[in-house]
Amino acid sequence: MTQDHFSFGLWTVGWQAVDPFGTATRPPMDPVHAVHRLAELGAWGVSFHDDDLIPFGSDDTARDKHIERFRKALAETGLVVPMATTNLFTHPVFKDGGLTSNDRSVRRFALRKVMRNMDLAASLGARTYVMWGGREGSETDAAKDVKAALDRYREGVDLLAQYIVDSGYDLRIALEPKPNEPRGDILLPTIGHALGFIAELEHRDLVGLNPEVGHEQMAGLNFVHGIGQALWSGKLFHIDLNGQRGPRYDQDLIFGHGDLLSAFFLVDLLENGGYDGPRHFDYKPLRTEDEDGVWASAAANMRTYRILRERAAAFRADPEVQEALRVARLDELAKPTLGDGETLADLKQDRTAFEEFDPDKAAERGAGFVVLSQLALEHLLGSRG
Ligand code: GLT
Ligand code: MN
Ligand code: MN
Repeated sequence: MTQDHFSFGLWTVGWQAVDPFGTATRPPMDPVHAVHRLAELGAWGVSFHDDDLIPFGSDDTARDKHIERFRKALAETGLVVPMATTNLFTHPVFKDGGLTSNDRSVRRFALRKVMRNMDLAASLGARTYVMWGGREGSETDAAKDVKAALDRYREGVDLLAQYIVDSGYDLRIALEPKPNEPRGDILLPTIGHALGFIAELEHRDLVGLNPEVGHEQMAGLNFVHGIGQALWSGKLFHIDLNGQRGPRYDQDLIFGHGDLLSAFFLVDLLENGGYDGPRHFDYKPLRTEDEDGVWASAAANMRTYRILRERAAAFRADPEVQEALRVARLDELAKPTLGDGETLADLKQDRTAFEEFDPDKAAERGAGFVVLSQLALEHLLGSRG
């Protein structure tokens, strides 16, 4: 049996639960300990920000030591590093962003910080480099010339992609959209904005997406549709799985502990839609929990994914579902609207398409979507075997 490609950020299980109103409820977690516990729980990979592994400001000797201990833990456990990323948001120097800060010296510092961690990411075998621009944005429209900021964003991402090419690294960049928090408004707020941005890049082939469930749902958007479009564009490089209850602050709940029906259809899409990348959980263990609760929540993410995968497979295999899919004309949607070799001139000649077509009659037909959607819900609930 091939192992599930479940991965976790060091910052997830290691979150000390500092929030805007309260201090930490859990002690710091040694990354080496996190690697061992994740491996015991059956995870496959671990991801990190530079600063999760090497505290900001460490000198070179200390840095090497942190990296060495981490490498040793990976070797001992067999955990892999599929993805790495840069912290361009915690230190106050990034209060107005990294790659799009109005302060040019901050932008130059940010580039160097990313390049240094790309070297480490490549040396640890990572294939994806995530860029979440949490501080790229503004609270007041007076403070940001969005066109200029996007010029700088494009310059930054293209330069970093060029660095990957020049260094011969087997890395691709995955941009992570988010509408707001910590900035009032963040640049590249949704999957759609990010896809539009990527199309403007010189290195557009090396750049894709790392969408997060909760981030699209914070904007009131349908995550399954967003992932569908990312897959359709060949841009689903990575994914952040978690839970969110509608438009409010970024909850980072356990996967499935938000919009469960959407999670079901998401797993169905990931399993059947041609995505073969990591199933990466980017969640925060509840602030109320001690370390036992942290590991219970890490296990819960993986267990929920597996259960949903089983339910989705049963849904697809059910003959009644297959019939309902036919009735709902899903097979017809997959057929091109014009016939093979048919031209617009041929369409114009086809009297059945227009002159003899009875729109009123066609409008009378029910779509059959209710039956289908109830079948999905019953499979999700496990009430159909
Ligand atoms: C941060 C953010 C996440 C991003 C991470 C990558 S860090 O916790 O909330 O959504 O994926 O920088
Ligand atoms: Mn994320
Ligand atoms: Mn989030």
